[in-house]
Amino acid sequence: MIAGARRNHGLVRSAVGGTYEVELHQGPVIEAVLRGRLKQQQRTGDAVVVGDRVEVQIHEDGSHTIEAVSARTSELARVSPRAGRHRAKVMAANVDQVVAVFAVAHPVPRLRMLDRFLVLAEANALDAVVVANKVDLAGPDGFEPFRVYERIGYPVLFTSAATGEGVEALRDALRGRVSTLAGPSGVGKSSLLNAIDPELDLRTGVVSAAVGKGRHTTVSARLIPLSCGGYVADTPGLREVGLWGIEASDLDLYFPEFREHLDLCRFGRSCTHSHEPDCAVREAAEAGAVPAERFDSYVALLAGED
Ligand SMILES: Nc1nc2c(ncn2[C@@H]2O[C@H](COP(=O)(O)OP(=O)(O)OP(=O)(O)O)[C@@H](O)[C@H]2O)c(=O)[nH]1
Ligand SMILES: [Mg+2]
Ligand SMILES: [Zn+2]
Repeated sequence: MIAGARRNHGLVRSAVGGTYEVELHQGPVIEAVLRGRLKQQQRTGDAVVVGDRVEVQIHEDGSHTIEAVSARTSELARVSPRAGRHRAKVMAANVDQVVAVFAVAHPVPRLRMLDRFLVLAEANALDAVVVANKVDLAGPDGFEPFRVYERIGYPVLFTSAATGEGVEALRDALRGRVSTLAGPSGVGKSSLLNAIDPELDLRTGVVSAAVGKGRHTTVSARLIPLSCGGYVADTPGLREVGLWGIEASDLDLYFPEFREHLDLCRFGRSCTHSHEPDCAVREAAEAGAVPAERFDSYVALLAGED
């Protein structure tokens, strides 16, 4: 072999305290640090993040350095807890889709939170999949709240980690893609991942400790490889954080079922659809063309309510 270094491409699987776990192309997972210009740029924390495709230099002493980062196809961002509301912090790169997991029962689905996740997906131009888990516990009306999402065009998977129902469909939805799982505690996210991929052996049923709302905890993500191909991004903080720097005036754009009505409001794009006369979106909600629940959710999010 020629003296000096070799190069390879890789995928950043985790980033903690300046050390990066990189899965080398057709190779092992190694630890690397940043070099040169990248190190300077990393002050903001955004130069290299989980999900980045990077070029790695393999040194003779066995160490590795990240030398370059490929252009991202997408960024999952949130408002930086440090920098206040004006800077978005990139949590993960090249994520394909947001998989929003809720339970039909135990706990009762919090659809306002689901709407938040869907807004996040729309704002980041990511695909979204809705999972309604614990169908084995569903009462006669348990499926109903989720039908709204089917109606407005989101794929909805009805699953049970307990019986295995719908698990195959979920595996198909995750296969070969980088997905972010989002959802409240106890809905069965870990149980579903274990059902899809028993080798993961994730802990379940442990009620997550409420870690002081992430004030001093570093917000870092991790990519978990799935044996069916693809990765699940485990992004702490996704549950609690608000609407990542989304302008109130853009919020309506992220409700896809509003779109065809937006140009028809009397005040056009300056209509906030909350109090204005001749608002086409509100009229659509009253007429049932837009689901009333979603309209209410929009108004609540606009007002900054949880
Ligand atoms: N009946 C029923 N119980 C389920 C199902 N999926 C998960 N559970 C149970 O629900 C509880 C919570 O499941 P977890 O997989 O730990 O939930 P989680 O979403 O990962 O929760 P956090 O890690 O706290 O965010 C456990 O007791 C599971 O056994 C299901 O489909 N049906
Ligand atoms: Mg879990
Ligand atoms: Zn309007």
